[in-house]
Amino acid sequence: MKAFIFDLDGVITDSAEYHYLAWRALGEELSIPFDREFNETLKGVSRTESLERILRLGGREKDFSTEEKERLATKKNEHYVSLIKNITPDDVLPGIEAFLSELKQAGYKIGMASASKNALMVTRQLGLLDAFDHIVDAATVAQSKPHPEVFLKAAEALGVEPKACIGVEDAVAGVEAIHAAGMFAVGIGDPAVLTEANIVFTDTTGLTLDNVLTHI
Ligand code: B16
Ligand code: MG
Repeated sequence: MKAFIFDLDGVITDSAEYHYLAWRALGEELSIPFDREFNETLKGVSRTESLERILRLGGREKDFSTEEKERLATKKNEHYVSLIKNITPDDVLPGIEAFLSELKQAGYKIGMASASKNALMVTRQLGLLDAFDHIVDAATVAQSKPHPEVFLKAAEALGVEPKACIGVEDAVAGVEAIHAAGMFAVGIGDPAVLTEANIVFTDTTGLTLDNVLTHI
C-alpha cells in the first residue's frame, strides 16, 4: 500500500452535519420533512442528485422545472456556505491530524476525493491544505460517487496504482466508489450501514496505521 485517499465530509470534518441541516431546512420549506436515516442516502451524493432524491421522497419530482431545481440547489448551497464559514481547525475530527502526520512520516502519499464543490474552501478553513499531496473535488470530475472517477483521478495525480491505494469514506456511495476504483475501503461510521467496507471504525479515533494494516 502506498497511498491513502480520504473523503472530506464526515471523515476529515463533520461538514456532513451542515449538509444535513441545510438540506433539512430546504426540505421543510418544500413540505418534505426527513430524518437522519434518510440523510444517510444523501451522504457522498452530488448536490443535484441529492435534490432529486429529496423531491422523489416527497413525490414532488415532477413539480419543478430545471431552472427551479437549480434555484433550489443554489439556495441550499448558500445556506451550507453560510454554515461552513464557522469552520476552524478545531473542527478537524479527533485523531485525523495525528493520523495524517503518521502517514506522512511513514512515506504514504495522501490524497482527497470529495464529491463537494466546496472541498477546497472547507479544507482551507480547517488549516489542512498543506497536509494533502493532491485534492480532487467535484468541480473537476464528470461523474459523481458511486462512480469511481474521483478516486481514480486522485490515485493518478498521486502517481499510485489504484490497487495500492486505501480509500477512507463515511458514505455508502463513497465505499461503492472506492471498490469500483479497485481500492481497499475503510469505512467510518455504523458497521450496519457501511456493510460493504473492508473494515469499519465507528469514528475517526480508530484510525492508526497499525489498525488499518492488520486488516489487509
Ligand atoms: P456540495 P464528500 C459530499 O462530500 C457530501 O457528502 C454530500 O452530502 C454533498 O451533497 C456533496 O459532497 C456535494 O457537496 O454541494 O458542497 O458540492 O463526502 O464527498 O466530501
Ligand atoms: Mg463523506
